[in-house]
Amino acid sequence: MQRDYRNKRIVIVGAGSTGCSLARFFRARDARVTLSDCRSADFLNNLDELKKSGVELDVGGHTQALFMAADLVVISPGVPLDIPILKACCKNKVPVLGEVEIAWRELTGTMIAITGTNGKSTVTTLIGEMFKNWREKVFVGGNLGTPLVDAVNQDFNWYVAELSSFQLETIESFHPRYAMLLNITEDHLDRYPDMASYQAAKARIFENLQDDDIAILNLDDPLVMQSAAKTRAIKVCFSCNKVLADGMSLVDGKIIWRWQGSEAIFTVDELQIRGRHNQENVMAALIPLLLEGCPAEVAWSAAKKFTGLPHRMEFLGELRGSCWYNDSKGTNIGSVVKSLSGLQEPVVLIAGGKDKHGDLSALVPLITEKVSHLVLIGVAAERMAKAFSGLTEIHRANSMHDAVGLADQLSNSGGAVLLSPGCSSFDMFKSFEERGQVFIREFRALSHHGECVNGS
Ligand code: UMA
Ligand code: ADP
Repeated sequence: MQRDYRNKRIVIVGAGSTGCSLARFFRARDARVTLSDCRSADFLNNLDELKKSGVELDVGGHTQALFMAADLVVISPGVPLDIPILKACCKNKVPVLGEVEIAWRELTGTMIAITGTNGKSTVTTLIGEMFKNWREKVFVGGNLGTPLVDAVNQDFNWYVAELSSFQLETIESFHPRYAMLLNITEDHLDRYPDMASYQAAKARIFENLQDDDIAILNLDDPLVMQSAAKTRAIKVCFSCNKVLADGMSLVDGKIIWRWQGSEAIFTVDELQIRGRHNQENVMAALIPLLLEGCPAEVAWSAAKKFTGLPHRMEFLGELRGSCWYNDSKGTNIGSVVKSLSGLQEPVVLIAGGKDKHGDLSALVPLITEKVSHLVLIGVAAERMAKAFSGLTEIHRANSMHDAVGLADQLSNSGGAVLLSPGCSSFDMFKSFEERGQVFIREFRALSHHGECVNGS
C-alpha cells in the first residue's frame, strides 16, 4: 500500500546508491528530503540532479538538529546502527528504518529473499534467470546492486532480493513468501561484536514468516538450521550429505528433487558453473521455482546456460603456462576456502584488503597444501602474514600493479594465480568490482607482453 509521505521530514543517511535511490523515491512522494553523509561532497557521487529535484544536502557530517527534527530517518546498509547520531535518534524516539523495510511496504508481487554468507549473488541471479526463462516479470536486485526501493511502482510479479545482514538489521514488517538462508560462516566481524550478533542479524529473515511461508535451508550447515529452529514456516531443505525424502539432495552427480510425491532429476555435469558450492547454489535456486510450478526443464535449461558472475572465480586466461583467476568477490575466509579447494594446481594467491577481523585458521590447511606463494596487499597484510608464517613463502605488495607483477614472476607453468582476497576492498578500492577490474587490467597489460591464451 502506498504510504503518504507528503511534507514529511525525511533524513536519509548515506549518499551511496541506496541513499540516492531513497532520495528519488521520497521526493517523488513530495516529502521534505535531506541526504546526510559523513563524507564531504568531494568524495561523493555527483548529487547535482538530486539537489535540482529539491533534495537538501547535509554532508561532511551528520547534523544533530536535522535528525532530531525528522519524522523519519532512513539508513543505508553501510551505516551501522550504533553511530552516535542514530543512538541519539533512538533516545529521542525519532524512528529509524532501513531501505528494505521502506521498499517492502509498497511492493505488491511475491518476494523471494536470499541471504547467507556466500553464494547470495549467484543464487539470486540464477533464480532471476530461471524466472525470465519462464517468461515471468521479475525484479532481481537488493544487495546485488539495484536497491529494492527502485522496484517500487514497477510492473513485476516477482521480486528476487539478495539481502545482507546489514539490510536485515533494520527490517520491521518485511515478510517474504520464500526466505532462503544458504550458509553462515564468519564475516563482517569489523561491524559485529561477535559471530552470534552476525548470525542473529541473518536470522531476522525468518522473523515475520507465517505457517504457510517457506524457509529454504541448507541442512548441511548447523548454524543455518539453528537460525531457523523457531520459524513457523514450512522448512524445505537442500543437502549434499543426506538423501531427503522431501527436499533437494545431491546423489552421485545427480540433483534429486522430491516433494510430496513428485520427483525431478538433474545431471550436474550439464552445468557450466563449477565446484560443489555452485552445485549447492543451483539446488537452492531451483526450489522456489519448482514449488511455484515452473516446469523442471524450464528451470534447468536456465541453470545450464548460466556461466557465473564476473569476479567469482572468473577465468582470465593463461600467461606463461599459468591459469589466472579473478575472485575479487571472495571477501571472506569461507569463500577463499571454496575457491582454493576448487584448484588442483599449485597456486600463487593474492590476498588481503580491509580486515574484517575474522578467524584465519580455516585457511591454514589449504595454504599449506596448495599455496606455493602468498602475495599480501592492504591493511590485513600484517595480520595474515603472522597467521600464515612458515606455511608458505610470503611476499608483500603495495599496489595491485606490484602484486600482479610479483605473482607473474613467482608462478610456474602448470600453476595458477588467484586473486581471492578474503577481505573487503574499501582500503584500496571503491568496491570489489573496481578491485577485480584493476586486477584484470594489470593482467591484460602483462599478457600484452607475455604469451597469453585468453579466457573470458
Ligand atoms: N556513511 C555515512 N555515515 C556512516 C557510514 C557511512 O554517511 O556512519 C556513508 C558513506 O560515507 C557512504 C555511504 O554511507 O557515502 C555508503 O552507504 P553504503 O555503504 O550503504 O553504500 P551503497 O552504495 O548504498 O551500497 C549498499 C550496499 N553496501 C554495503 O552494504 C556496504 C551494497 O552492497 C549494495 O549493493 C547497495 O547498497 C544496494 O543495495 C555492497 C556490499 O559490499 C556490494 N555489501 C556487503 C557484502 O556483500 O558483503 C554487505
Ligand atoms: P555473495 O553474494 O554471498 O558474496 P557470491 O555468489 O557473489 O556470494 O560468491 C562469492 C564467493 O563466495 C565466490 O567467489 C565463491 O568463492 C564463494 N561461494 C559462492 N557460493 C558459495 C556457497 N554456496 N558456499 C560457500 N561459498 C560460496
